[in-house]
Amino acid sequence: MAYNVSLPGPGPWGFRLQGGKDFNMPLTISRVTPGSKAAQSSINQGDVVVAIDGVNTDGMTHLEAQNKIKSASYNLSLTLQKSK
Ligand code: LEU
Repeated sequence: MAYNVSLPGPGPWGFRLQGGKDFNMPLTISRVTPGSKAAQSSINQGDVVVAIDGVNTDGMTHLEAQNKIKSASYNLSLTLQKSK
């Protein structure tokens, strides 16, 4: 199931990524920091990051995705796919 979250900025948002085009792996949430903004949202470890601020992550390397997330200051809008 795909869903959208909007985290109120500024960061840190409180999650880590793994994967990306350069790893031939979908971009996924590898860790959610307890008590963080991400933890207070519906984001869970294992969820796939489909889009960042409306931009599809299909062609993004790990670093490109990370930089796009870091460049968000007001809020961070993510489209995710639940792993379970
Ligand atoms: N660890 C960062 C944060 O929680 C996110 C990372 C994907 C750049 O703000």
